[in-house]
Amino acid sequence: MRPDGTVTVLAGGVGAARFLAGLVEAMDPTHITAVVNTGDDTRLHGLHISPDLDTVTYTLAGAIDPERGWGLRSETWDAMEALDRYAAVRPARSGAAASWFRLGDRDLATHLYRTHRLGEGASLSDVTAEIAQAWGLPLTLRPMTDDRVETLVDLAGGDEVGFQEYFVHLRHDVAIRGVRFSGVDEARPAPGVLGALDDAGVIVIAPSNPIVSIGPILAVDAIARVLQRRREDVVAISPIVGGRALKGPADRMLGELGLPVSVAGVARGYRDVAATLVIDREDEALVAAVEAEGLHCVVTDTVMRDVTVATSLALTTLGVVA
Ligand code: FO1
Repeated sequence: MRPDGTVTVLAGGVGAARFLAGLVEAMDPTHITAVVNTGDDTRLHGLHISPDLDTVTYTLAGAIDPERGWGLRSETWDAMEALDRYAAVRPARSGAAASWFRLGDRDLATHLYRTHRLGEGASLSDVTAEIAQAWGLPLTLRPMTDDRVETLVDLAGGDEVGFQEYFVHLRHDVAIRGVRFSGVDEARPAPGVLGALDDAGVIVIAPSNPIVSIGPILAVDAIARVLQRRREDVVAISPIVGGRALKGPADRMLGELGLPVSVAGVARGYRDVAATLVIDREDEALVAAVEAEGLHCVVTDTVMRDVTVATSLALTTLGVVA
C-alpha cells in the first residue's frame, strides 16, 4: 500500500457489504471509500430506491437482516400488507400497489428521505453522505454516478426488463442473453470517485456479481480508465466459489454470457482492470487457469461466514499490494 494507506472498494450489494464490514475492522475506516453500484436503482411507489447503497449502509451499521442480506433486521411489513387492499382494485395496466418488491416499514423511511432530498435538487452523492452520517458510518460511501444509469436485462425469450424485475419479480429464474446499462455513455463518475481511485494505495473489486454489480461501475468509462492505468494496484475477489455464486445469479449469468462458470471466468472478465484475483481454497486447483488469463492468483478463505473471516480476507487482500 502507499504510505497514505487509503483503500477504495468497488462495491455491489451483499458480498461487498460483508467484505467492507471486515475491512473496517482491518484498517482505519476513515481511509476507506466505497464506490457503489447504482445500476440496480429503481423507482416504485414514486420512491427512489438504491438497494446496493442501502445494503452497504445497513450492514455497516449492524442493522441489516442477516438471513435475507437486504433490508432491516426486525422489520415489519404493515405498509406492504396495506397495499394489497388497493391491488384488488388496480386497473389491468397499472403498476400501482406493487408488492413483489418488499419494502419494510422502517426501510421505507430511507426511501422517503432520499426521494424528498432528490426532489429538492440534492445530488445522490449528497443524499448518500447524509444517510451514511445518519447511520453513523465511519467510511466514505459514494454512488458510482449521480446520473441515471439503469441495468436492463435482455431475456432469452426476447423481452428486455429492468434489473429488479429480473432479479426479484422473475426470481432470476429465466435465461438471459445480454445485459446493458442504459444511460452509462453520458454518465460521469460522482464527485470524489476519480480522486478516491487515483489516490488509493489499493483498489479492491469486492466479491460482487461481475456482470450486474461491478459491470455497471466499470461501464462508466472514466472509472474503467483509472483501473486500467492502475491495474497493478487493483485486487479483485472472486464471488464464485466451487463453480457457484454464494448468492444470486452470477454463476448462471457467466455461463449464459459465454464465460467459464468458475474463477477463470471471473479472471477473464477482470483481466484488463485487475492484476490479481483472490480465490477460495476450494478452487486451489484453478490457480493455473487464473494465471492463464494473465492475473496473479492468491488463495485464501473467501466465504465470509462471520466478520472474523471477512477481516482476515481484507488483510490478505491489502497485503497483495504491500
Ligand atoms: N430482494 C429480493 O429478493 N426481494 C425483495 O423483495 C427485495 C426488496 C428490497 C428492498 C430494498 C432493498 O434495498 C433491497 C431489496 N432486495 C430485495 C434486494 C435487491 O433486490 C438486491 O439485493 C440487489 O439489487 C442486488 O444486489
